[in-house]
Amino acid sequence: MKPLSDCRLYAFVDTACLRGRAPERLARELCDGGADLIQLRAKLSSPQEILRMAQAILPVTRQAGVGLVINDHLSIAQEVGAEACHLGQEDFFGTGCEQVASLRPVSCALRIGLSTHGPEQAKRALAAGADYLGIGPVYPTATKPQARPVTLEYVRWAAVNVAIPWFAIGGITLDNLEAALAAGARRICAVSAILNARDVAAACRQFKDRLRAAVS
Ligand code: TZP
Ligand code: MG
Repeated sequence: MKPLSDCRLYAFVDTACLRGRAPERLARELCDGGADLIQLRAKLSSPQEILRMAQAILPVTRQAGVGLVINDHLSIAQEVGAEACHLGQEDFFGTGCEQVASLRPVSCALRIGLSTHGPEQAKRALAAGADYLGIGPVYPTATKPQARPVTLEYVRWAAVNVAIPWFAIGGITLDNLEAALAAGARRICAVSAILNARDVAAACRQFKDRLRAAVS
């Protein structure tokens, strides 16, 4: 995969949005559309099911040079040889972890991203050695209905204060992308705006083109 700093569009295979589509088919469409990273997010699946889905997706992402990120399950990420694992505050700090390095064996290249919901959490995640940060949810979103939106104020804070790659996430659509870019975001995650689009690859391409234009 390309370096995280070069990754702009972070897309998802979220099992809540499959609507009968095979995970690996969605992964292919996301890759075709230019996603730089793909997270497998399967909140209601068993570890065994997640492992099987990850094994089906990995050849697709590998061939495309796209990084596969496993949500929540570090051991699955390691077992399948995914490029990264994404952990929430509760998965990481909530289980007593303080340093990302303590989670991976020496010489293991697995990257670890952490969700953050405000400046104090971002500072703590940076001190923990996270490889990238999630900054959100920016807007209310049905994909994570319980989460309180952090608003663009936190995006503006991240733009000034976070020196590692960070991705604005939560309720980002092609209609409000401009506002996130204006607040300083140069990398974004989008789940429903892409997976619920009529043409998944085309939706990715539209996000990617506008992200590219914002950095050039
Ligand atoms: N973490 C913060 S918001 C969110 C996650 C996983 C959901 C983002 O989904 P969507 O559909 O792009 O709002
Ligand atoms: Mg989690």
